[in-house]
Amino acid sequence: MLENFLWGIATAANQLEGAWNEDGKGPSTADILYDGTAGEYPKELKVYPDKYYSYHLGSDFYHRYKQDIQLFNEMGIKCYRMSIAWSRIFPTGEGEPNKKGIEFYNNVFKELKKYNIIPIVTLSHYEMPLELVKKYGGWKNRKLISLYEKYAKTVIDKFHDLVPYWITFNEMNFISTIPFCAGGLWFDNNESEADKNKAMFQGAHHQFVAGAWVVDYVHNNYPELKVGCMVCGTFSYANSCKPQDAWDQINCDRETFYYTDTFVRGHYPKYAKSFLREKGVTLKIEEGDLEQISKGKVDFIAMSYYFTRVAPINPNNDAYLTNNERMLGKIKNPYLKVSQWGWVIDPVGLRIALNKLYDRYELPILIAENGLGAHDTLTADGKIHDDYRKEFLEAHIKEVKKASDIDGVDVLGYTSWSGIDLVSATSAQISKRYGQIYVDYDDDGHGTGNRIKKDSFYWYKRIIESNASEI
Ligand code: BGP
Repeated sequence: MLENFLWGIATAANQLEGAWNEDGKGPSTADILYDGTAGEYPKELKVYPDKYYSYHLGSDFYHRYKQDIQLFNEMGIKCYRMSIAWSRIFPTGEGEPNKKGIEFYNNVFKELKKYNIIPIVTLSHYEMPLELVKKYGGWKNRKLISLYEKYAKTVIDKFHDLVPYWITFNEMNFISTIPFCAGGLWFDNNESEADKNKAMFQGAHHQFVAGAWVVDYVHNNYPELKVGCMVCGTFSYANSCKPQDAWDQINCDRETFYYTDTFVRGHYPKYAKSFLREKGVTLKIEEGDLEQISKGKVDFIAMSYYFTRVAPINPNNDAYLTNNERMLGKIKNPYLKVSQWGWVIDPVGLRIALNKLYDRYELPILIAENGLGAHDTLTADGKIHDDYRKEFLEAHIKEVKKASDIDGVDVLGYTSWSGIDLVSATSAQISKRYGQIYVDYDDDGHGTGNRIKKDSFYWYKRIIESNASEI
């Protein structure tokens, strides 16, 4: 592992901060999801008074960030991947920036600086002003390009001397898996599959243009900073050695490569034509779009890694797949165990993903998320013995070491999801715990919110101190 390897943790504003309507913050897409991104969706774009919304409280980081960052420092992290809530800076997505929102992140970054913790900031992590969905229909509307650029420019100009690494969109490839949270695309299920695909891939096109603008803007104005794209690294295995299965696997991986290919090379891949045609999509590309994309080649690739899949995702072409099935795929891998939430546990798959991306691009890769969502038990003496989490992380970090030390992959860093417990994106439960720091809230928001160091806290601290030399 490199000497200056970026060991850290990763969180997202909408899942951690809470304070959803404080100090001028506007409602975001996340704020109306009472059941998480993979669960039931509300019928209307609003907050229902009789529902409980765990994102509204999050882990209350907004009020406790000083204590939390002090704990992060005690855990020894070198970097902190976090996101800025767009709806805290531009409450409706338009107009003037919210001073209080800027002040909050300024305070957070200054606090991190106090401990020499390097921030890695995602501009849009499954969150955007809800008003932009109501008014424009989210990213399918090209109006979003200029609004996102204005937001990005505002925070980059303000924080360029405090934040050296920026990520444009979280898990951009998931715009076609969970389109509402990744793209603000709201469907009422009267749309045909082709109509949905059109909205999703047109939305992705607008994100490519906007993301490329950010890269270009930063390169021209702050050349010392680095900008990356991010995907969920859900690569797949072929179901067997049948040639057709191998072909299905290539197509399944293209659901991820489509995004990295474009952001890294600065142009759509050749297969984009057939890939989009099969989905019934013809992109509306305006003059200047492709040129803009060509100017926005990223400096690094960020990847989250949780599970692998078996291709194809939908083997029998079922007309309807749940959000979970679309995300995890329908074919089970008989060689792998699953987590309490049914997510396949596959450490070797992480080495494979790193190699696939590095072989293709030879760009530095940040493992921007990796972790185990599990129920934790607080013992009578106030401890959490989470050996399962240590085992999970250790098995994955071992594979990162192999990728780095044996295979020669340029791994920039590893930020474990989530360092501190927060609300799950897919299920909206805080009881799906990922942290090395326990947060005393339950799924209904009861509890003190007190922070408790889990056994994995001390373990991760040792891993960082020793640069993983012990494992
Ligand atoms: C990633 C998201 C995160 C995070 C993580 C774990 O896809 O970028 O926001 O939540 O998955 O997922 P979950 O919280 O649903 O268990």
